Amino acid sequence: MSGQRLFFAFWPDETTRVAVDAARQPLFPLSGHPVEAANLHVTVAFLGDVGADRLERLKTLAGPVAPFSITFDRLERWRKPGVLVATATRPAIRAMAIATALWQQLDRLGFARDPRPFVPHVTLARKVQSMRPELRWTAVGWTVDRIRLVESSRDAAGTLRYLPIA
Ligand code: 3AM
Repeated sequence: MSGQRLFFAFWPDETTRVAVDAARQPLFPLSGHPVEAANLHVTVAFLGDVGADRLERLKTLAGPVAPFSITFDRLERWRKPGVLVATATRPAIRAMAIATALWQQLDRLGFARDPRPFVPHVTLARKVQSMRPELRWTAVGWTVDRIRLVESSRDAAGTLRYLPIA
């Protein structure tokens, strides 16, 4: 495929990234692979491989939103994808509204929506087989003030890299 692998996300500022990374340190060692700190994010809409001809239009859907905050106060292991995630107990109404509005635009551009409901989460580790029940998580606040379009690629060593491009 000649296109780029893209998704829309809430991308952390440096303070938030450091806070999430610090909050997960007591969870390790885990039977899984920690997501690289530089890759921590909240996926809003996964697009998959996208042709270059769509890029400029997609970039226009990224940008500022009226700021709000999500408190990621819960730790969960999602069995099927095998991921350890931080989620929010309080319904993230604004995040849901943003995702819905974004998908309305994406639908018009012909992108197929993931049928699973949008659950705002930060993936902390992948390929997690089990989670010690005593694990504790310290809540982390995440201020959202923009939506970013992010490219997912692998570097020469095969390491996954996420790069915000708009
Ligand atoms: O932010 P998380 O980790 O939940 O799992 C991938 C990651 O989500 C997800 O998109 C995010 C950035 O890569 N993803 C990858 N392939 C996917 C697919 N085919 C997918 N989400 C839905 N469908």
